[in-house]
Amino acid sequence: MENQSNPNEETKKDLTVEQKIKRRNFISFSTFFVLGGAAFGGWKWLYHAPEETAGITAGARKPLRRALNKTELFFRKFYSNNHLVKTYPKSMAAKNVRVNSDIGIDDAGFKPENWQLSVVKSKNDVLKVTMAEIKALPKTEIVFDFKCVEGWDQIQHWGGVKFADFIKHFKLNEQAKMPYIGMETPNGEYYVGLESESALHPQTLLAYEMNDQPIGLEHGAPLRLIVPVKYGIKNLKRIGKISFSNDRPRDYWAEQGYDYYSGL
Ligand SMILES: Nc1nc2c(c(=O)[nH]1)N[C@H]1C(S)=C(S)[C@@H](COP(=O)(O)O)O[C@H]1N2
Ligand SMILES: [Mo]
Repeated sequence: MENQSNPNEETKKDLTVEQKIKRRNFISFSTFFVLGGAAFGGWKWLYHAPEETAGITAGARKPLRRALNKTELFFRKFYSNNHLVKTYPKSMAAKNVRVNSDIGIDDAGFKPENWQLSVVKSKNDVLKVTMAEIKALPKTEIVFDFKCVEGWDQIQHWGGVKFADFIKHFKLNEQAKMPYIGMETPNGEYYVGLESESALHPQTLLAYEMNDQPIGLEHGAPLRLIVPVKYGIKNLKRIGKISFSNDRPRDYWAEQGYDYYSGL
């Protein structure tokens, strides 16, 4: 036994102290990422797993839910709002941008030139904003991978005003401290609810351009939401009204059973 040399031990001995430290750091870092990845994967699976509604495990559902909500809060911080979504060069943006659905934007009589955005500041105080006022604000562009829950994605190029800049300019900071923001089409037929932190994320835009051109009616003219930290369902086309609240605003697809958070 004593004479048998372990080939691994041999190579380790040949390393300098500095190399050994580097090696150890590399191993602990890799372990951290592998375990972290597994934990996140497990969380995603659990989060999307169907709920138990009957049978012997039904009673265990509540405490599990409570634990998941804590976990959700943790991952929200680390995986959605504190990271930037990957961006691409303009040359990679799709020229034929997919049109997905038109709930709330199919009324024939809609005139984009008469449109105004309503911002509900408080019960009896509604701010009206014109397209000219929005276009006068600094323009931000983004090229990112737009993802629909139905399973398609496409690299798209959008331009508009950062929602955070819009809030600052119109002095809506107090309102935006509320945890939720609701947005809906002018006819109220499609509506989304967002955590304010997702709306205020540095890549969230009130968009009026696509591929350097004014966006078409089918993509939500004159103004639509681009919120890259969320799936397509939250990217409201043709915004008519914005409001702020302490409770989750109504959300079209959440009412149909989709995940309310719908984060990426
Ligand atoms: N008003 C409105 N906004 C909407 C929708 C809709 O049906 N109506 N569909 C959503 C969904 S599911 C997706 S994937 C995107 C599609 O945007 P696009 O048609 O510009 O690709 O818009 C979102 N915003
Ligand atoms: Mo979608």
